[in-house]
Amino acid sequence: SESLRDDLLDAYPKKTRRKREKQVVVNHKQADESGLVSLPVIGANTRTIPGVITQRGCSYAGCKGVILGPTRDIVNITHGPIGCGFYSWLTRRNQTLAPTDEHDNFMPYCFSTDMQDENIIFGGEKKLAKAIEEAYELFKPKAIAVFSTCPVGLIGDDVHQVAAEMKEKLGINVFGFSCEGYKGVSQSAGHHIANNQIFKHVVGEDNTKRGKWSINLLGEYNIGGDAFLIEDLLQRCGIDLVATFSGNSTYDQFANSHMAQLNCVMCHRSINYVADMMEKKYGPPWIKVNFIGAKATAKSLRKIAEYFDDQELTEKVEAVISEEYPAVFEAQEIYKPRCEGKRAMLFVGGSRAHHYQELFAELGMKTIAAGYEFAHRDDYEGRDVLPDIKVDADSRNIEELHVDADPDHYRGNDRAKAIERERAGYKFKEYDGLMADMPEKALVIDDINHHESEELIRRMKPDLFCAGIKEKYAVQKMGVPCKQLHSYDYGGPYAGFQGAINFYKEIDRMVNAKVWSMIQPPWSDEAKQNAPSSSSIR
Ligand code: CFM
Ligand code: HCA
Repeated sequence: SESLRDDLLDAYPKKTRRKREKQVVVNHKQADESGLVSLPVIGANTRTIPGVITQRGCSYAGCKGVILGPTRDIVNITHGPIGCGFYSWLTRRNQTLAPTDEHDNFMPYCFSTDMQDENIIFGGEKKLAKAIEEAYELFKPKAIAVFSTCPVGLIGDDVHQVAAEMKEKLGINVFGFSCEGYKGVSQSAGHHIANNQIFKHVVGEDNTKRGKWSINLLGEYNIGGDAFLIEDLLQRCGIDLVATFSGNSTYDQFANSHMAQLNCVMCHRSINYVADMMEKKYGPPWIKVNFIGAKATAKSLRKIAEYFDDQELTEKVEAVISEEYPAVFEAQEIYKPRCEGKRAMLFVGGSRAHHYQELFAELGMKTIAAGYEFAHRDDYEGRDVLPDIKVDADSRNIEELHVDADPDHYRGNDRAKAIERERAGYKFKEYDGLMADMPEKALVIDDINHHESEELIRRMKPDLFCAGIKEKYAVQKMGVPCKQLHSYDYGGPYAGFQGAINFYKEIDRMVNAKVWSMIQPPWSDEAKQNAPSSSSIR
């Protein structure tokens, strides 16, 4: 892998190479005398080099598309040119299910101020105010959110001022997001901007008490229906799910979420700081969970039960796991022998490149290279590196909320319980990151680009490459199947036990399809020889 790494980097000019060197890392784990294993340092959360074809998206996508997109009853208005709104309109396959047709569900709509040249020159605030008013007249929503796109910041429209005026005028919650696409180095900045505003403007509005085993699920976005399967498992265990941030969620769930006793963080990258803020302000502790993979799902359910430390809950959780597992074993018996030993590469987002390694391992498949588009060092190296992460100017640009204990609503009993559980050996806030789980010498690449992916595929010919829509067809033209781990390629759900079975079937179908061995890229010698002559085409 060292020489492969050199080959990837050798194509670059000196300055570019110097930057990419930090982000292309061989997973060489070193143990000291006491057996403590240290991981290599990786460069992450820094600017993409202009000119390379990155997988990344923008802050607006992270804020509007990722975090707020899955909430069904907030009218989300994109203040900007129509393309931004259109692109973030359900392309992520975030699903929702309102209890009845009477309940609000604005997700099938795309709201935009459709900015024109005239608004860029003379300002768009009036048009925005009118759009908010029109949306209110038509839909009478509980809340309206306004999302800024790049031109809004460039011309200086004050979305927060307009939102405040409209809140006053309409008597509903109206709040804005300064999530201009360029606000950060990636989607990750947009997550932070979104979560800060939800925390400031919504969380804490409703102090209704919750049931005895109440949790929030943070960082699960119901892509392809994943959250539906998780909700079903939790419900069967008798766990009271107060809010999911933000798959299949509603405004009222966020408003009441601080009353949950435990926060369970699924996608660490997009939301871990919300768990910290809730703990500081209201008291509930947090744990990392993962519902991708049957084993991980069972482990996560058990970890939740272990926190509450109640025999009744433990029995319920064990009963659900026993109900689900026979079908999982049956499927593994069929699909594992067919997939065993195949090699996968995973380059996606900020958490799935890690979580999905669980599912591949259950199929006996190896992850030979992986990386995130925009995760931070802690998502690679584990949370222990948090104190060592340098805060650069780009990160400083993103607001860090200062949070204190709420004088009226901080729950000392949740805190006391957490302390008691910790004394009994229970671990909170624990996340070791992607590298710890990857094989020795595997390549770990942050913010991979087109050149590097192409070179990796050429050299290593994986059996499967996992990425997104921009990568999919370029990869497949090289004769390697590409599974979209963002949208699931119209498939899913893949979470929980049922989801794992769906995934096994799908991956078997992809890695064992004969068609891939028949594809010759048009530039290969074999393809040139077999090419039909121009006369035969006619
Ligand atoms: Fe978290 Fe996500 Fe992901 Fe993400 Fe995303 Fe996504 Fe993703 Mo696409 S919140 S980091 S910003 S798990 S949209 S649901 S699939 S890149 S790995
Ligand atoms: C985003 C959303 C995205 C894009 C996926 C892709 C998603 O980052 O704006 O590149 O295929 O999951 O829909 O990550």
